Amino acid sequence: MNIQTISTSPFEGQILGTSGLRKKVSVFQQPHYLENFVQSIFDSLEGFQGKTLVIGGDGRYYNQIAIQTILKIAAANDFGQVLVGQNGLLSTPAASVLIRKYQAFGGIILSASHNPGGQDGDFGIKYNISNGGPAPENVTDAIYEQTEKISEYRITDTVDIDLTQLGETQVGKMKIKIIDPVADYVALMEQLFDFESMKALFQSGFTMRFDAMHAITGPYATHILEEKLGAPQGTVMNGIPLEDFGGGHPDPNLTYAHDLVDIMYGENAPQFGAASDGDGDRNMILGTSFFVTPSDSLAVLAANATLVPGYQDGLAGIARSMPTSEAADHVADELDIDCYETPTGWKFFGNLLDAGKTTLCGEESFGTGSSHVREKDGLWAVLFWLNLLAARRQSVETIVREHWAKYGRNFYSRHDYEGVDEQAATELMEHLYSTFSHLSGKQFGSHVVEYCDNFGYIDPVDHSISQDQGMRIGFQDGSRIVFRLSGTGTKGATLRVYLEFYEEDTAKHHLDAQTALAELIKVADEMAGIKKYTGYDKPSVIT
Ligand code: VG1
Ligand code: CO
Repeated sequence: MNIQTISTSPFEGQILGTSGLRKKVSVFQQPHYLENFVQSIFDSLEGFQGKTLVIGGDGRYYNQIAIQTILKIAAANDFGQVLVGQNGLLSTPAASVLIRKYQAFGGIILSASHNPGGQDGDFGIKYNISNGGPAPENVTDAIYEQTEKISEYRITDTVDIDLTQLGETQVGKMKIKIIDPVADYVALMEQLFDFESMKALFQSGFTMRFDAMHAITGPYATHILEEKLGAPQGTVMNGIPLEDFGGGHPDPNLTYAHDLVDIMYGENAPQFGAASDGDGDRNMILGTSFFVTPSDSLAVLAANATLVPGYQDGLAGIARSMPTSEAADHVADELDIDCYETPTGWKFFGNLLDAGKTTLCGEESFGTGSSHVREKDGLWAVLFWLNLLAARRQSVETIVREHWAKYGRNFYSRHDYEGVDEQAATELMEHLYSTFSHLSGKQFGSHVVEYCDNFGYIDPVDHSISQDQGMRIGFQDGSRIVFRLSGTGTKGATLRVYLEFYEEDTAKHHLDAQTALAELIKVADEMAGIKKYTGYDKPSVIT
């Protein structure tokens, strides 16, 4: 079997965003584009020869083709062994489980997560390090530098490898193990959660719907919910992964998971509803006609963690991304544990988890996870809720309302403006920043500005610094507005505006979030000139 060295030249813009490299499929289809990037990953790493690499993806269009190329490049670069999910499939959290369990050197995950798929959709690739988590910024910076100077890549000249059958095969000196993508993940869930009590819950007639959105979680959810826990067939909907996610947008929120939302807000709605995204790391939690914001979900899980076997000894700490609401902070206060505020993106939780400083982590963007892996984990969050519901035997709504009564309610919403002109978005952020020097003490409606900054983070473990992580405005009454530009989009800029208002008075907790936040929404526009710069008169997505 020959190893070929192919001359190439750099592509512009192979820069890793919030979570890996994401581009249109057509961009990845250019000759050498994927090869350059994969070789650049390997060139930026040291000491992997003879070691294990995990590879899998969310099954979107181009997954199959890309995996073949990556296997041939890995073999030519002297990896000892590759673990690959059958048919090239692995959810992001399952890949994290495998890297940790089999002490792999790292992993390559093929996914553009919640971005639409198919021939005209998006494709993506991310590299995870040996702790199972997304590569931190020093690694992603090194990969990017490498992509800018690459001149050749190595690839094994061989026929495509059959990934449909479990078992072992060989490319050159590299062994390829084709493994069940679900089994190791399920084994870990069985250690963390009380499967017996969840089974009993379903036996008592409890009703649930899980929307896999035609994406990767389907096989995982069907196996655990329907086969292991005895939920009736049909509990999992849209459960077969499709290359184009059935033409949908595999983002579990009230806008895109409309199949599920219609059921949960319709007649005879089930008691519990949940959905996950393209690569299985996000989750949305619903009760009967009731939506749980991801920020509240993190807080509720933290407050109830000791009811779940895997967390019965309590939490070391809680970490949340900066734009995530402060609901979890109130729980951390009460539990007298640390609460960390990190920049957006799961990679910032890795060091805190490795150092044992935090147990639960969460992001407002429907991401929740814990020290069991180093990624956010959609199905894990759903099982955590299910375990709580089995232990407390109350409705989702009652559990959340009781939580608000005890801790106060952090009304929360994110307004996204998608496909904005890039220059206009940059100008908006620059304009906003230029006002910061005289904003402090200024009154907007009933809100008085207490502080404003461009959020920067010093990692408490390795002291690395990450600047420019979003514009943060805090008011004296505890309200916050955050502005940042997305790092995962593939077309134009996406402006995200995060709004939060704290209300202690239980009599006001019934209000709808957009109503409670109405004044802050106006203030955000007044401050940043959203309408003026973007030309939009309303957000494209509200979560
Ligand atoms: C978004 C979310 C962020 C999340 C990231 C990856 O990033 O806001 O919280 O970590 O997506 O999630 P951005 O830069 O577009 O705001 V996933 O499920 O797409 O890997
Ligand atoms: Co995702």
